[in-house]
Amino acid sequence: MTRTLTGTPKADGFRMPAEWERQCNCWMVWPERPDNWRLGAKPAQEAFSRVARAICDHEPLTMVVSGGQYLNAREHLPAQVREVEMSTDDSWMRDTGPTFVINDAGELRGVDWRFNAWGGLEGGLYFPWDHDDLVARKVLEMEGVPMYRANFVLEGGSIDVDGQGTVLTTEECLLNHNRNPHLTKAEIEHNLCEYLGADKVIWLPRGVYLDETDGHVDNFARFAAPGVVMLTWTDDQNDPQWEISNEALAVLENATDARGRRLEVVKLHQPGPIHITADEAAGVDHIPGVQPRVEGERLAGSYVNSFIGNGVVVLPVFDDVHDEDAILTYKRLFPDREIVTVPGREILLGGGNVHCITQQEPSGSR
Ligand code: KQY
Repeated sequence: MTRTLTGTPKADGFRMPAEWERQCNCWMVWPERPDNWRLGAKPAQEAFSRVARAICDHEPLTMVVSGGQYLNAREHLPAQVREVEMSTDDSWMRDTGPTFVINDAGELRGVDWRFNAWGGLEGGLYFPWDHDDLVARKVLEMEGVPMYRANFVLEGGSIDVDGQGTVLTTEECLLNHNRNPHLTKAEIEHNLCEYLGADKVIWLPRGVYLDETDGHVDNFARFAAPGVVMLTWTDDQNDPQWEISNEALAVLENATDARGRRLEVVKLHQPGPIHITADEAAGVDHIPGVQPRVEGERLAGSYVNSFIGNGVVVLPVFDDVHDEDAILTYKRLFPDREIVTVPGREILLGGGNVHCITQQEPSGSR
């Protein structure tokens, strides 16, 4: 059993590193549930394999897989990918996995947040979620990393950090009554700072239009470097995203980070808008209690939802007129990393993208 710590990372001198800091492993979960992934998850499995292949050329990767899918996943994945068997409810390692924290001596610890499937019985996306709530703990036990169990509902995709004391999040998600209704905004902010080892929270009002996570920030606005934030954008004033992105821009342009720097905002024009086709909707099983997939429904497509790894950024693209600009922007923001594009549509059909299905483990000692 891994050591369970009392106290908080901040009190113990730990902080969540930025994603661009050195990593020793990336974690993913193999998709399979047919009520979220169309056609028995076969197209999603190919899409997840593309992401895994792009990452494991640059750093170790562990794929969590159910017993039933173990051999099938092995067929799809390169030999250097480590497979571990674990029960899960779905495949969103960003949200169910631990948040790793490090101290100045390079020691590694992890935070196990409470998970309620993006809102529990009030707008959550599936029931039950008990296997998913154990994923972070199991990962930390496997890695021999001491654990803080936070009595606080949070998904990893609802926060982003610069590793230097600043947290980005959205009110739409973290102030939603379906996450931590007993806490005030000030108490939530305090918890974020304590468990992420941070000093300042920048609150954006909302996330991407119709994002089923209640506006996860990792699909909308993320640090690309200290003082630099990528923001999902649209030039179309008639698109509901326009007002959302503009209100976030106003917050970011008037904010300073934990070190007192003003922020440079880099706009990434959204793809699409992208909508579910009749064929795509028909391929998903309909089960009561699970978010249905309906023809014509708009999806929360975004280029911000990428994975930053050692020497690489894995960027979802959508066969869209804005793909090329997104690639060029990433090349400018990450000149020392290879920008590897992967098809993003199948992952988007499940409700997220590359960042949502990955979780970095920073390099550090146990
Ligand atoms: O972080 C995410 N984007 C997860 C979305 C969950 C979707 C479940 N259908």
